[in-house]
Amino acid sequence: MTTWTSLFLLLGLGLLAVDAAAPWWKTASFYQIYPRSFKDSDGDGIGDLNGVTEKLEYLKEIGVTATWLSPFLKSPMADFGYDISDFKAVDPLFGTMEDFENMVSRAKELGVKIILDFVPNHSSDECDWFLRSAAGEEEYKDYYIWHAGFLNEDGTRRPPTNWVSVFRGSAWEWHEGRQEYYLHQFHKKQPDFNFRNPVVREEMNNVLRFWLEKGVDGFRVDAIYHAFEIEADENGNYPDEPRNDWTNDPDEYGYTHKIYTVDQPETPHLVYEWRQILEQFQADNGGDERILMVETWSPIEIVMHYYGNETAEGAQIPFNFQLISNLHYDSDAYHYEYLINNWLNLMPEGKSANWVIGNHDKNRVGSRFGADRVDLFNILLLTLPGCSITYQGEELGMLDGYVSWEDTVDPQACNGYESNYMDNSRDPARTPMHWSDETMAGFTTGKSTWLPVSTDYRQRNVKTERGVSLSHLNVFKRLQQLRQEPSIVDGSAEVTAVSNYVLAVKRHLLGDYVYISLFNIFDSIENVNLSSVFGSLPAKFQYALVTEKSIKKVGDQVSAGSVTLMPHEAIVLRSTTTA
Ligand SMILES: *[C@@H]1O[C@H](CO)[C@@H](O)[C@H](O)[C@H]1NC(C)=O
Ligand SMILES: *[C@@H]1O[C@H](CO)[C@@H](O)[C@H](O)[C@H]1NC(C)=O
Ligand SMILES: CC(=O)N[C@H]1CO[C@H](CO)[C@@H](O)[C@@H]1O
Ligand SMILES: [Ca+2]
Ligand SMILES: [Ca+2]
Repeated sequence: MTTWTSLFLLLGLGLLAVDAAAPWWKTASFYQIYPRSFKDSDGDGIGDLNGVTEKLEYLKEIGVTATWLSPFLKSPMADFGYDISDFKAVDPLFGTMEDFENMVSRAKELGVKIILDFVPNHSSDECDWFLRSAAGEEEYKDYYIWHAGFLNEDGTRRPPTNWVSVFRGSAWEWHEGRQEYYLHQFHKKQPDFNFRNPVVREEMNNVLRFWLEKGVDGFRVDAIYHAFEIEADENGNYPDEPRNDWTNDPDEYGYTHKIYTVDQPETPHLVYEWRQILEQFQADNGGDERILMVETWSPIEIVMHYYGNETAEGAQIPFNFQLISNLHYDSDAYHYEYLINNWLNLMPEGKSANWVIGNHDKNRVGSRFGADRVDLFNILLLTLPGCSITYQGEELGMLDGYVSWEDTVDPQACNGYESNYMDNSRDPARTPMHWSDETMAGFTTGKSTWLPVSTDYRQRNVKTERGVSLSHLNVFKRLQQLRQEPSIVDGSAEVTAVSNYVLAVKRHLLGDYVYISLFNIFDSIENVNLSSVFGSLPAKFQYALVTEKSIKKVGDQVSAGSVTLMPHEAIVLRSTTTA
């Protein structure tokens, strides 16, 4: 029998799902772990890898396919691990390489994929490469971006350009040893790599290969849009960026218009190069597809380039920050509709969408949009087509923790002033995970924690929420069950605002049930006629998912002509018949 004949036979017998070959990540549910705050295994008040291993079963419990972990590599921690001094070593704060290997093997047993955070934009200034570069060693001389700067008429020195660091101040730091400036788009302890140097690129490729060998399933690439700066001119000089007129403070990041320091045309090609490393590794070693998740806060048209071009594959998942960046408390349903459809429409043919609403750099969803919209956002993320990406604790509806100025550790806040530190601090979204209603929320057995445990942990924690039938946690778990339904895995998606107040998402795979998620964004009671919103709907639906706001129960029937929603209520309906 030829392969084709047997394939048709299998199809005929209904043994082969149509998309049996769909890669695992296409509709995966991702979960971001911030290791410092997830679980502390040794009582020092800082989360660690053994803590993650201990809680991998929890990820299984809540239906997570894969987790990406914020950095735990060797670092002086000037920026909490985003300043890496050894790309191939675990920082002792988080454990050992053996702990990492245990975590990966336990994750494999459970079927949870592990994605490593890869921070390519810079290293620590304590990285061996930087030390050698600063010493002018021939091989490492051009690993970083160096320039002598200029002399003013009065003999003082000034940096090569007016570029500003994200963390305030000039992006150039004078190095006494080398007698040159080096570029740092972030902290001065985070010198930028010179990605125009092929040797640097190969070093980075080797970092990827190293971790692939260790069994990771892919990489989340940090802030890729800062990878390249404009190329130096024939004299080795760089141009100033044009001024923005809304600030006169040359130390403020917004002082210049970023045309030479972010989103240079070469950057997506770096990602294409990495994708080839992953493909090659898979070809050589087998196993499931390894993936790239790419973080870039660029305009949407530029983000789309990271999916690939006509000839080269790029990242499977360029993070979709449309919702996180553009939605605010007062956004109406048309705004949601626009942002969602805009991504779906601009996405290249055959690619998969992804949805993000929270992460370690943003305030908690419940603090940005209101505690009673937590379920609404979880339902939205998990019933839209493609991947969902959930930040730890959002499944519990955790809110921002209060962190006093004295307790604040985020450099982005500490580099500023006490008067407005809360506007810049990312600490409130990073307070320890709430595991139980016991002391320290079950996060640590120690007496103190690196950031304070939020005071509301007795209401919002894993243990308590397990026991409450319509808790955020149980709504989240129910959503994961619904994500197994063919219409939600593979079905078409129609996203439409019914009014200013109500958003509707219809998912349907021909021959299967129709699913409709409804979101009442504001605080009025709303009635919706689904038949006037979507063409040719079945007449009868039943509640497939309700929340604590609902006056209906799962399984209750409702006519498509009249569905009532309570303030801020979100629900999922399923047709009573297939269509
Ligand atoms: C796509 O990217 C590859 C790899 O960087 C490049 O060689 C090729 O020229 C690009 N193709 C198009 C059509 O831009
Ligand atoms: C809902 O809309 C449909 C189509 O416009 C209409 O036929 C039906 O009468 C409406 N139902 C109610 C209860 O208003
Ligand atoms: C582009 C980028 O730099 N991404 C990360 C690298 O730099 C800063 C500082 O480490 C991080 O905060 C970014 O997320
Ligand atoms: Ca610890
Ligand atoms: Ca750079």
